[in-house]
Amino acid sequence: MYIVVMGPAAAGKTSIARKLAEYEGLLINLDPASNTKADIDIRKWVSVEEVQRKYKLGINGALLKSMELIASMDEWILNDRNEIKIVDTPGQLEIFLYHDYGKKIVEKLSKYDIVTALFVVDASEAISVENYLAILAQNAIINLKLMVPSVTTINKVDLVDRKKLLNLIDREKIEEMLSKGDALLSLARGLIDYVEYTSIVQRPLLVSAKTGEGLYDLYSAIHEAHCGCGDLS
Ligand SMILES: Nc1nc2c(ncn2[C@@H]2O[C@H](COP(=O)(O)OP(=O)(O)OP(=O)(O)O)[C@@H](O)[C@H]2O)c(=O)[nH]1
Ligand SMILES: [Mg+2]
Repeated sequence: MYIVVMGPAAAGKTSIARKLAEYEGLLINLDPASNTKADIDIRKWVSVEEVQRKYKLGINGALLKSMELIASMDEWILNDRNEIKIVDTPGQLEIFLYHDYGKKIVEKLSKYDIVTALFVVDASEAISVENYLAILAQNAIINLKLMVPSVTTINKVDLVDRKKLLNLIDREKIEEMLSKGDALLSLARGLIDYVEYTSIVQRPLLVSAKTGEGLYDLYSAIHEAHCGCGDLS
């Protein structure tokens, strides 16, 4: 299985990818700007500094160009079905939200093995109702684009009020909170229904890459993702 770790900048993707790989798996660094130690490092072939120089681009343009190059090459792919391969990706979420590079990478990997997407968000960003719903919406878009099962995880739970977070991931509690709100209520309800209708089949899992909390459950959820909803492709 390939586990493709994605999510906003600094959510803890690399920290989680590293922890998962320590537990079971090989780490593939697909972030051309990251010097992280990995079993396969994309920077052997593509580094963002070199792309910036060669194509005369700014940092964000160079990152997108790098992902375009990465999506069109096979050198970094580990083709061993017996291994769990954890793929760490850059924090520029537009690679998956707006461009097709993320989709192409996932399609490429799907030719070799099953793929599960792991969407990582920062607990301190997810703690308000509006932010939580916005995160679910982003996740739903990515799911629709990638067409592979996905697991959402809220990382850095060591930094936030756990009760608030538990209320957010509880459908009944969030409905109750929304019912005290205003005109946004029906929009928010529609969004929750939409998210449940699309491929987010499980509640987000609460983890901390720092303390290790929830990581075992996360691994189990990733393994169950394919059995639970089937391959959506
Ligand atoms: N308190 C706390 N800090 C964390 C946790 N996970 C990651 N961090 C910290 O958050 C920062 C960002 O972590 P990374 O793993 O580099 O995040 P990332 O999503 O890979 O970041 P980019 O690749 O730059 O988008 C680092 O300082 C980590 O030590 C966590 O569970 N709790
Ligand atoms: Mg990273």
